[in-house]
Amino acid sequence: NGIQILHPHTHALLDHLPNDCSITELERITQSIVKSHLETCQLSAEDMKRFTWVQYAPEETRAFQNKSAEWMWQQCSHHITNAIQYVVEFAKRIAGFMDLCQNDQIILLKAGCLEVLLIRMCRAFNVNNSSIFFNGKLAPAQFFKALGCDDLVSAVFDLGKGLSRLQLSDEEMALFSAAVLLSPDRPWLTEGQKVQKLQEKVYLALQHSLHKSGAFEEKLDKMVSKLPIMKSICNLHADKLEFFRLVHPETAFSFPPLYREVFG
Ligand code: MHQ
Repeated sequence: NGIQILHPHTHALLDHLPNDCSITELERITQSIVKSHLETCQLSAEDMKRFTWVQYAPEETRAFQNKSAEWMWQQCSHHITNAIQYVVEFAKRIAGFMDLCQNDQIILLKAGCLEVLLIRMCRAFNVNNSSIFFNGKLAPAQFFKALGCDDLVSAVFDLGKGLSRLQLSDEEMALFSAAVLLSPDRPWLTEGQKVQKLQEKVYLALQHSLHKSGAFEEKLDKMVSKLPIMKSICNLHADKLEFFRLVHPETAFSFPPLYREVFG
């Protein structure tokens, strides 16, 4: 089919192509996923320019560092929950996602929403001073010290650096996020085949988009190489939450219901 002629270096992920994927269909898929991404990405390009990326003053950072672990966990779980709501909205707008059975929709969202959040993070990440847009200003890694999760936070920041280096466009971020959400290897899926077909199309669309923009062939490989890092961050977050729950059960019980549902 036409795709293979256009893209001779077919990625290993795309070995078996669905044969109903014309260029026009890939471009239609791309357009709709980019639209969904832009409508649900929380921080628009405009916003980010307007915020002018003010950093927390050292005394503000110190004030946050001196908060209790409970308070800081509450803040972070609140922000993460808010961001997850946007990811859920993004998923619902991906063509085909709502046609999956509800069981599978929930499995895909639970397993993928933090990974999508981590991809989206590079929009909120400032490489120059290695800080992240948090609660209105740019925060360095030490800002989150009160959480007592230095290893988790530095893993998140390292990933932020790595992803920023890739200089992903919104189109690439959107398609990569959709592909990650539509991972057919999540445990307990009932319609894995259906999910796999959807994911193949999205990866094809991503590959097509990379070609069209003249990106290097390895860009897709570099993006895919971040997946194990994202997975290990998810596992680390789960471990930290489990430990926090043991030490502060009442605080953990007061986390937002969506946060508890996704990570509980
Ligand atoms: C999104 C917006 C967004 C929202 C929240 C919970 C814990 C123990 C550690 C941001 C994580 C601490 C998160 C809040 C910290 C690394 C978390 C707390 C993109 C992602 C982003 C910016 C999250 C990034 C990671 C943050 C800062 O659209």
